[in-house]
Amino acid sequence: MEKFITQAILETYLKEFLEHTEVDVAICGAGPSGLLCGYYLAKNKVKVVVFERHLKIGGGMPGGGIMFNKIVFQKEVLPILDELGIDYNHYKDNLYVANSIETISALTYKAVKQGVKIFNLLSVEDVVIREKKICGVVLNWTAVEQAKLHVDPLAVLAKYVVDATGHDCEVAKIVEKKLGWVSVKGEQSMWAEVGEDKLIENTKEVCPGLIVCGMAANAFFGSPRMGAIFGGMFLSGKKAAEIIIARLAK
Ligand code: 48H
Repeated sequence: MEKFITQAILETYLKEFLEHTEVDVAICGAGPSGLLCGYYLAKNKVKVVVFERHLKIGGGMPGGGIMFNKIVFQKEVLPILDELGIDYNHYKDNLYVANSIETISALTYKAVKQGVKIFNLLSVEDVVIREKKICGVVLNWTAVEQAKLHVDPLAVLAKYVVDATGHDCEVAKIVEKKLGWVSVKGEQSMWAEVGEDKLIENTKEVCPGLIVCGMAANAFFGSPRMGAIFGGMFLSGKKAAEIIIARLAK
């Protein structure tokens, strides 16, 4: 039996990975913005894969605010929460509160069922380029990254790459450092209303083939952080998907 357990895992994992060595969209990071982006892309029949550095999925959601596992949303986002089956309570004014664990579970479940393929424990360490376009990601095991081993990476080709790596805006920083195609300003200190508004405006294609979304978008354009409110992250992920769907339709 043991050898069949081994074979089952290796064969099914490798089959899935092989089927995703060339995709429409590669999303870097499985936080709220990356997962939302993946969900709406897959819902529109786009072939999408998410690569997540960590063992867990959800980015900054599980910790809520300073480890109190609640997150806050604005009224505009309630239709998305309803679509995903996430419960919430009205707190005051425009603000609603949800359990972060339920939010991650429902979002991940819906994304996966919609067809998003998520590979955890893989870090994006570089991009693939052709002429002046980003057209894929370069990957290595997180364990290799953490152990600082000299092990060469593998690459996955994609028509579009989404930087949903959060505060560190890692993919755009790689493009800035290695290619000089973009300039990353770095996020500003907290101002929730402005940060949330700017997040949507900042969600865009920043050089051919690379879209920034979520906290990475505010870090890219030098806009403020907003604390443990997640409406902007959800709307940013959705907007990134809409941008890509429009581009792919051309
Ligand atoms: C693979 C990577 C890599 C890499 C990072 O931080 P996240 O939750 O990002 P967002 O933008 O979807 O959500 C931001 C939100 O969680 C947050 O931090 C808020 C609202 N902060 C406000 C404030 O004021 O502090 O998720 C990013 C994910 C993480 O899971 C990382 O592990 C992953 O991306 N990641 N995955 N390759 N190179 N870099």
